[in-house]
Amino acid sequence: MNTAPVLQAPAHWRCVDFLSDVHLHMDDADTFAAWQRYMAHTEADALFILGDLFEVWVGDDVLDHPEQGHFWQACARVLHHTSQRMPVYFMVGNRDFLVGERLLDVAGLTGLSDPTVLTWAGQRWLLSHGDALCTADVAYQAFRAQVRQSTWTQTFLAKPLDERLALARGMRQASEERKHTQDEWADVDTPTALAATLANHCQRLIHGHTHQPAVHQLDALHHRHVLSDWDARATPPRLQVLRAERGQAPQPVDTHNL
Ligand SMILES: [Mn+2]
Repeated sequence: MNTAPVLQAPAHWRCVDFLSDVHLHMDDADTFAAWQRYMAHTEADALFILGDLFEVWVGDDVLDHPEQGHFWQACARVLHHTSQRMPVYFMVGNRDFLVGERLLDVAGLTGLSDPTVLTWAGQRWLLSHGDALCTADVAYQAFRAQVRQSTWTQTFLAKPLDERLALARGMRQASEERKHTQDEWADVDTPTALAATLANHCQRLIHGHTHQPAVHQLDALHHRHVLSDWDARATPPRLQVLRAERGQAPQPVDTHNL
């Protein structure tokens, strides 16, 4: 893996939140409401969104969609409120990689490359969505390489909005069916994750995507922190961020206790 761009944290940051895989969708008002409440109340100095904030994003013009636009605009307003209080960094995931400049602008977000190195209080942390690290899923990696090419995205974004929404529904259905027929899911590949962490001189890797929140040892000195997905309707509800206090290891925090 090539070396990642570096984001230098300002000296005054004391507390930073990380979240991913909220999978915001208009059919899940409960998760939206819980996320909105968290976003209005967090007292972190910065927020890092590490991919798949949205269940699907087929282009920034969904903000104008006659039936769905109001929901995506509500999401943008929540982001905007928070980004007026603190910097909000936004990395795309595999479901919302088509988020573009328009959403970043209206929501006041700073886009991040995947991966990015955060340097803060003398530490270096590698931030990623995580899908690129699941190297055992060869078919997915080939798909990913194809759809991240600018020729593919330009062709896709040139299609009518309703056609793109229908294509996205079909792709989600196919992926759900694959989940039921496949016994094992590709997880993040440990040697790949360790190599990326070492190549960027980081102590910790923080990622989402796999929905298996944990902290793993990559080796004696390096750790991999996995973010939880969000689901307000699960029992118990999953509404978790990873919170780091200056100079300390990040810890999971249930946002309904905040
Ligand atoms: Mn993902």
